[in-house]
Amino acid sequence: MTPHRPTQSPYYITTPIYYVNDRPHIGHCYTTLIADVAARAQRLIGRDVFFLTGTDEHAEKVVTTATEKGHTPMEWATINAERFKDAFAFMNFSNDDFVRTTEDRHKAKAAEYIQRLVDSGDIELGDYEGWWDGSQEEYVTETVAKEHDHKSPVTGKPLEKRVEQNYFFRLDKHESWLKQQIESDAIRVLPEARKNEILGRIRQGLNRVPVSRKINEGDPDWGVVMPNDPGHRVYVWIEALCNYLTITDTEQRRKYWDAPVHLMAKDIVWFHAVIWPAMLRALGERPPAVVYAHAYWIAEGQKMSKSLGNFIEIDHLRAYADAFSLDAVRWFLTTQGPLGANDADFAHARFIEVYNADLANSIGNSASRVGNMIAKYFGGVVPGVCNGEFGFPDGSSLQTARLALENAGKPVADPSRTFAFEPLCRQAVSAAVDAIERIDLEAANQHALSIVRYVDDFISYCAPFTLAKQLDTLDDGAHALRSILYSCAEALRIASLLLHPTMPEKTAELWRNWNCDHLTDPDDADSPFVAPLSELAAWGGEHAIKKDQSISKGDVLFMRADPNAQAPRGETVA
Ligand code: ME8
Repeated sequence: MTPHRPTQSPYYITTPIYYVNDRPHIGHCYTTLIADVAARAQRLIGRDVFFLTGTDEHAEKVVTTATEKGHTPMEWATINAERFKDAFAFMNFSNDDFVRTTEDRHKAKAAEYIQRLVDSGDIELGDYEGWWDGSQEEYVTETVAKEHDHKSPVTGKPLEKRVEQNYFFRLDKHESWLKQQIESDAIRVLPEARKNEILGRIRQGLNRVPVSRKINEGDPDWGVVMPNDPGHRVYVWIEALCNYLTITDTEQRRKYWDAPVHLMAKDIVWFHAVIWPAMLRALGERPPAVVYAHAYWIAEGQKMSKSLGNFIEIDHLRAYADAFSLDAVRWFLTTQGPLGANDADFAHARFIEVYNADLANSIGNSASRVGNMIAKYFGGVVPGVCNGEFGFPDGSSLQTARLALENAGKPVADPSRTFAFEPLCRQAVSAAVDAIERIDLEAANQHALSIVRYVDDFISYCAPFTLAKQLDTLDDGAHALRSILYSCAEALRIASLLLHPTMPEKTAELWRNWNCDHLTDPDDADSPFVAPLSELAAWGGEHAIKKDQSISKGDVLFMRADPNAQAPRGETVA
């Protein structure tokens, strides 16, 4: 099979790079999962995707924790970077690269960018006095410090008064440009609530921001030294932001810098929506197209914190994956997560409710009902082609199904009802693509689910099992049954394409059972698909379910969960 060549513009999506002072938890997995689902969805649409994640290693707190644990900063950074990589492999993320900021490829380029900003006068030397939040590696403003009783607004730890001679980035020069870019959505700050918040803050006025720190005697050799002044080190935030560009600043990857999409949680939206675009402008680079800042996961109704010890750890997610499958975990996090402005709660009861409603009773149940009926009535072989003959609208088949119900003395729900699968699927695909562009992945999945629910509704309405008992007596009985089951299978194939970005393993399992290998190409490194979604999802098109295609029942994709069973728990090793 010839791999399809993406013709649409490249798509670059990033996650924050995570601190390596500690191991990963659900929050880190969540942002990276959203990026993964968006990346997979864009590959499915046909775009040439680059998806970057990684670790931010030069923070002071990495040095502090490493010392506490009896490691060098590099050893400790490596231990935790590996934990992030393991967690992301377990979550089945499809990132194209993983950056560690201690790598030369990042450090060298970051220093180069800083030098360029010094040369252009965008970075200058000056005095700085401020409140340092050591737990967050950032200065907070006088107003914020006062409001929080001189404690960190995030962790509650005491703030420290620091006076330093620093290098400063002239953020003030970009105030009106930033306002205009964000107001006009040239830089789209999403969700809307975050955009308003950022604009409100910009309107209060922008000051210069410190970008370096004096190196004192005895300081560990950790971080990037100011390229123009060996007595200063680049402030970790400024260096970290550069990762998005350092890793794509190569001949092969330059094309991805067309319209980057940065994902993160609301805690760090200021850096991404204000400081970073201004730095890029000063460097003569394009600003990001989208800065998407979701809200937080909380656990069983409570904010997650170190002091409460209630972080949802990776082992906890692993225990859920063991019990319900990894894709069920991905589904729950993607569809129930804090993608909008409100926090989301990871509660066991809710997990089971969603699992049973969406997966066991909808997707899993439909797939096995259709597979079972094709096995039972047609020996597991698709009984017709989709050339319109077997695809609805086919009023006569529906009429025959109603007749079978009447013959069996069963009620017909609504005798005037019609079903139109082709437009239903076409609209669901088109709405899902729009939702993917907005990174509204919950909506994209709901559009996929709407096809599955339509199939369920259709099966309940026309009761193929009743019809199947009357094939000898009804003239068009066999034709009607073929038509009905073909429509169900083809609709589920289209739904499964839309479900694939969130549930890559379960959809691949369905495609194996249903012999849909004509959809994918295992040899294409860029995309697993042989054609863009618009072609793959065409009802009855080149990639449709084919006549004589064998469909084996396979295992049930999602077994029903017992709501009263104990919640799985992971054993987290400190
Ligand atoms: O801020 N719910 O790293 P970090 C959802 N190194 N997402 C959460 C979360 C929660 N409860 N907790 C954390 C840093 N996250 C810097 C970033 S980027 C140039 C430098 C996720 O390890 C979310 O994406 O503190 C948040 O923005 C990120 O982890 C913070 O990760």
